[in-house]
Amino acid sequence: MSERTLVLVKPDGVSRGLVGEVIARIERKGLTLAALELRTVDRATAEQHYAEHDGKPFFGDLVEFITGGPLVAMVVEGTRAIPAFRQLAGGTDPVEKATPGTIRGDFGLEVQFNLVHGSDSPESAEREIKLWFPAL
Ligand code: IDP
Repeated sequence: MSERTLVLVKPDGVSRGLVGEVIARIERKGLTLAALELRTVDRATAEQHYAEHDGKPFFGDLVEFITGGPLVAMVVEGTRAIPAFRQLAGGTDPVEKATPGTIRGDFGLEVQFNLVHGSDSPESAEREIKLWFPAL
């Protein structure tokens, strides 16, 4: 069954020139792009996107980081797209959790600067796609 997920190439991924690399991996996996846009987000959008982390010690830094430069937002579609992209991304900590062969495992070093975001459940995907691409 086809589903959709919200993927971000975060500002660190854009500044490091990894947008093409991330898109290539998504496409090689067999997933397709339903929407894609380069944009710089305001604080309100970033805070809504990461609302579940509000109150955690890293929340302020995370919002600063996400709003600090252009990012690429995408809606990615395909069979089991939500877990499939999470598999491509690798675990949150690029060294302790993400394994080589994943985006974070291959290119990341720090937890905050872990290059990509992917929705973690159908409920998150629906909420995040509405937030980032309300017209879809
Ligand atoms: P996920 O992106 O793998 O779903 P979440 O736990 O939802 O991970 O965390 C959201 C984002 O917040 C992470 O991708 C990372 O950028 C940042 N983050 C998570 N935990 C920490 C931390 O302990 N320190 C700094 N940043 C963190």
